[in-house]
Amino acid sequence: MRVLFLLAVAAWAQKPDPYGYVIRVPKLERAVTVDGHLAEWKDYAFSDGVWDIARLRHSPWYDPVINRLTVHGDEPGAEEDLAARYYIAWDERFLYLGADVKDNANDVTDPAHEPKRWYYKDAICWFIEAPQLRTAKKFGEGDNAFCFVIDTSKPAYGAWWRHGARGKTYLEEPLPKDAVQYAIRRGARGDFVLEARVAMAPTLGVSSPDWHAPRVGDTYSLEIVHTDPDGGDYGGHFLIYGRGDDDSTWGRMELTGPQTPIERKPK
Ligand SMILES: [Ca+2]
Ligand SMILES: [Ca+2]
Ligand SMILES: [Ca+2]
Repeated sequence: MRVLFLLAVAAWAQKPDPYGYVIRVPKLERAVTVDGHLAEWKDYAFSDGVWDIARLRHSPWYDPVINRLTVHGDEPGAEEDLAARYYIAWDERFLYLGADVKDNANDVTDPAHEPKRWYYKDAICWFIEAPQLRTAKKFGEGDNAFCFVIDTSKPAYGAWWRHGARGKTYLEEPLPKDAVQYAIRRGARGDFVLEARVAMAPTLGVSSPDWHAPRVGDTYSLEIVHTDPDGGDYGGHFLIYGRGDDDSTWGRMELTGPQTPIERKPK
C-alpha cells in the first residue's frame, strides 16, 4: 500500500508528457538580426517541418472542434488555406521564435476589436510554461503566451503577453517594449515570415518566481496557437502540441545544447 502511494506521488510530482512527443529546443550560439529573414538561425533551431490541417488531423492532440479552417467564399483547398513551419531556439537571455507561413489571406481587422483579441486576427502565439510545474493550470503561475498579430503596421497590441503570476491568472498586457523585438515580412496573398526575440527574465521571470536563467536540461511546456480568421469572425485555428489553455495538455519542451544543421551528402 505504501509503495503504491509512493508511486502515485512520484507520478504526480512530474507533470507527464501528454503525447510522448518531446520538443528539444536547441541553444543558439549565433547572432540573430530581427529583420524578417530566418536564414541565419533556422537550421540551428527546433522545427519539425510543415504543419497543415491534414497533418494536424493525425496528431494526438487533434480535436476537430478547435483545430479547424473556415471557408468564406470561393477559396482553394484546405492545404492552401494555412500551412506553416515554426522555429524556436534559446540562448542565455532570449527565446527566438520564427514562422514561415503560407496563408491565402491576411486579416487583422476585428469588428469588435480589443487589444487582447489577437485570436480574432491572423496571429501566432507561443504558449510557454516555464518552468514546467506539477499542477495543471490555465494561465496561472509560470504560464505565458507570446502573441504576434500579423499586422505590418505593428500596433501597440501587435506583440501581446497573456500570462499568470503567483496568485494571479489571465493577466493581459502588451509585451514590454524593451523585452521584445519582432519583424514581419509579408509575401504574396497572406503569406508571411515572422521573426521575434523575447527576453526571458522580464517575462518568464515575472510570471514565476521559480524561473531561473535558462540552462541545458531545463523543462518547459509548449503549445503553438495560430489563428486564421480570413475575413470571418473567430475563423480558423491551429493548435499544435496542445489542446487549449490547460497547461497540462501542452507538450514537453526541453532546452538542449546547440544543434548542427542537417547535412546533405554530396552526389
Ligand atoms: Ca533574421
Ligand atoms: Ca487562411
Ligand atoms: Ca489569414
